[in-house]
Amino acid sequence: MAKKNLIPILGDQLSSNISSLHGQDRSNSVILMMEVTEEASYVKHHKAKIAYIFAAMRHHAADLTSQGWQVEYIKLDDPDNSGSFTGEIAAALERHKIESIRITEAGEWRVMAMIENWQDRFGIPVTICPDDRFVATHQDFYDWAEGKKQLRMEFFYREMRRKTGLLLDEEGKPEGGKWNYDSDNRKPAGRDLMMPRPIRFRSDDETRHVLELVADRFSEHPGSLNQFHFAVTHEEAMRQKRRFLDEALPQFGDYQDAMLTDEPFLWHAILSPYVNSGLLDPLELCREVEERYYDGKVPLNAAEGFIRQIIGWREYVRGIYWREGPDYAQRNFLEAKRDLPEFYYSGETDMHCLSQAINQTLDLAYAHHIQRLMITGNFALIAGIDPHQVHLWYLEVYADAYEWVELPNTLGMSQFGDGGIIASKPYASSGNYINKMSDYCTHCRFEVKQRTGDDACPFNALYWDFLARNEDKLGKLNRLAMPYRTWHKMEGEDQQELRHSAAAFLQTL
Ligand code: FAD
Ligand code: DLZ
Repeated sequence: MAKKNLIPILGDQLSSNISSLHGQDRSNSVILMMEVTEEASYVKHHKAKIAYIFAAMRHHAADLTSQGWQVEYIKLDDPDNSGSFTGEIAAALERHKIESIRITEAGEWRVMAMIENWQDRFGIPVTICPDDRFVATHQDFYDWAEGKKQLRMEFFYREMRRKTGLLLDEEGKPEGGKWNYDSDNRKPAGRDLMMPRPIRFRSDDETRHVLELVADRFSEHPGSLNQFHFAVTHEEAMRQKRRFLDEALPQFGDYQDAMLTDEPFLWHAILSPYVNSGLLDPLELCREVEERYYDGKVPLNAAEGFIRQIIGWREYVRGIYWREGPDYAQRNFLEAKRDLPEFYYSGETDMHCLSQAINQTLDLAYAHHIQRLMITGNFALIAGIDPHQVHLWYLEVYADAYEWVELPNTLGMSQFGDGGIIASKPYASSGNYINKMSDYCTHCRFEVKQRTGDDACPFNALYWDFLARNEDKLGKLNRLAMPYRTWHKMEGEDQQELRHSAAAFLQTL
């Protein structure tokens, strides 16, 4: 038996040109793909997230086979499934004469630690290839961050624009004269606007088997499979991409921050699960968006707004994740200790905005950015929930959640757990912001204009209580100077009433 090279491909490495395959000889390689309990259960991932990943993995394995690769695919219910990546590598080494292992680096510390152990454990060379699906290498980010007091996304984003040439004119200047059109991305949406709908894909036999398997094996995990809608092949993900480019992108910029009752998708892309697992290529997507702008099909605020999310925020949070190290997940700058309320899993709350964002999440494994940041995230922040518990919830419930992208967004941006590495101030707000950007408050049993009392919107008293509670840590932030001034101008009695109201509400959680 000739000796072979083993190439494990993980569930978020579903790109046909993944770096571990570059230059490899098909006749001399065995690709190994594994559904394992350890990955599906290290947190209780939403059922639809597991189903999406398994279904996409199975379809990708079929694609690779049709391209001439020898693929071994281990299903979760295979009788000898060992339950872990390392166990499956050991089993593959017994089945084949393997002389080396080659794998693209994993997207998180936990799995990288496993992989780094394989060479010693199995006594054969293990090559770890950089993941070249990102614009910035790890070194690019470290070099950019080196010596800087503040690591603001905006400046990193400009570097990424320069590196890719996206939306730059012939002189290398930003199209339209400005780097960032964020201030043109904040319109509230009205019900009268025609909204595009993402495609709901019909499941084939393979996906139906996966749905049955997940329903059977992961019944204790959060979320529902009833509205499973994901694309699970490259072709389907491309169709969803085209739908977004044609129908939603033109207004993506305007309504990026808007929220509407029973409208989970608005003009968002709904592409993050595909970009993060490898079914879509992020840079190719940005180039298509840019092309739509040059063809006069979409305005600059839409094209720039979208490209900023991908080559700006997405690349930036990855850089922060790897730079800050594995202990980032334990940071808790504000020393918040309260347990995550049960309603994050049941969806049962009278606060309409939270009920909307959470129930939609449990149904679809999706919520858009402003729901994540300013509804579920904002509430957890001002209620003083332990950021680690908040992080685990986000990692579980969203189909696009992998630690490298989820953790900095949740713990850093949303919970201020890193003390301001990502956000220059906490994303905390009272009900006023929610009322401005959505129609949620008009459907709510609580009164957004009321600050205290049984009928008052709980976000109001919680917001002031949050500022008062954390004044020693936040009082010196320039960007909070105005709310602190307002707080200090209040009569002592008003302050006390707000704090009592917040305390009474927190007792009910
Ligand atoms: P759109 O709003 O249409 O944006 C377009 C694309 O830009 C997305 O598909 C995504 O690839 C990218 N993008 C936008 N914002 C971000 C961002 N802040 N970080 C990274 N990429 C971004 N995104 C994830 O992909 N995985 C996560 O686990 C995740 N967790 C989050 C947790 C919190 C608390 C917050 C506030 C945000 C989180 N985000 C996460 C970012 C963002 O909410 C999602 O990328 C977005 O909602 C995905 O939906 P969409 O494809 O419709 O995005
Ligand atoms: C998220 C996930 C799940 C639920 N299950 C698997 C799996 O069974 N097999 C697999 O290869 N990947 C899975 N994934 C994605 C991995 O967690 C992801 O590849 C790592 O987090 C990368 O570090």
